[in-house]
Amino acid sequence: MVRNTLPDPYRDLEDTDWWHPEELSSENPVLNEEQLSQFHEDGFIVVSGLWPNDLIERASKEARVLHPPEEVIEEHQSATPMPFFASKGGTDDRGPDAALNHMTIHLRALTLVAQLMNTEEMNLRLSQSHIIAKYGAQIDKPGDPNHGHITGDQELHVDYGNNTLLVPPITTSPEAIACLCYYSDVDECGGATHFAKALPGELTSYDPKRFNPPGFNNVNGSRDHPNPRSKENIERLYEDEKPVYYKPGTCILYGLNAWHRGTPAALGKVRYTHHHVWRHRNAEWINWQSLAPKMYGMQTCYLEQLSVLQRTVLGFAAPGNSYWTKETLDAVGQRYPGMDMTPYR
Ligand SMILES: O=C(O)CCC(=O)C(=O)O
Ligand SMILES: [Fe+2]
Repeated sequence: MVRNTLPDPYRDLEDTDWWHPEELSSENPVLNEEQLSQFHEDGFIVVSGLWPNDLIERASKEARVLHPPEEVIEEHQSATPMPFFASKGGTDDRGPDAALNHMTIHLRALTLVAQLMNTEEMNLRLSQSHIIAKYGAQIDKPGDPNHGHITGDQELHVDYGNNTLLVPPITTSPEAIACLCYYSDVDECGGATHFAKALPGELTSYDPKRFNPPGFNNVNGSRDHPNPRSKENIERLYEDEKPVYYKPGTCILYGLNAWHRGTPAALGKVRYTHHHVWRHRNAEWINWQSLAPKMYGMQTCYLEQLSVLQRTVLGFAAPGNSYWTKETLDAVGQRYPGMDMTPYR
């Protein structure tokens, strides 16, 4: 793909330039062996039919009540975490019945996520349920190089920076699964998320030389150690990324180490999405509601200088936790180059 933040960016795309969803069977919405190994190799899979159509229809309408287009246009982007409509109260309270509140704990979603995590549904815990309404606003600065472009183009990233202070282990039993579900139509609202497949073996065998931290500038490095992100890998990913061809109910299930980015919504349109993360009950350090997203932009020297006790209180796995392996010791040591990792050995 070529980055394009001007109106009508998909004009010249062909069918093969998109990721198309795999349609799940409505009687048995699970993945087959081939789809599961594809997920473990690539880091993501695009599906449709995970939630029943009538639930998606109701949830899509509710998202527009929660974030009316006129308000989103004013603010450019607005977002609400679960529970939805819970604070309205009174006879008019739709909280308990709201489809948006039922998406998150829907059994079909839990079954598929448990399948991807290679565990039982009973081991799942919710970390994130978040609605985002994104508006395609045109930059109006005559003379500026961005004049006429649309806002909302993200850099390629992985989501673990926002979800954990640690690094996801390389395993076929991931400790968390994210899911981005669309409540809009790409042909009307644009803003397809771009995803790039991992290199063969990248997500199934650990190689210390391939470490690629979530941040994309030195702000996320430590004072003494600039971010060791691999330039070649980033260039390769920008070449390989493709947009997701979505309709309401299309969703991308992805690991926290899958490379992707958001792109501008179509000019003058509001795009609605529902973002989830479910984690394994043992992975208590995955917590989108807690400190990880807030500490993401902080210099790594803060955590590097703390004691083991202090870090544990903030959400690090404690010494002796089964999280710590040769691989995670190495990866976390690379995320925090100034940290003494010996207590975790
Ligand atoms: O909204 C999207 O399409 C993707 C957003 C995203 O990747 C993020 O905010 O981390
Ligand atoms: Fe993301």
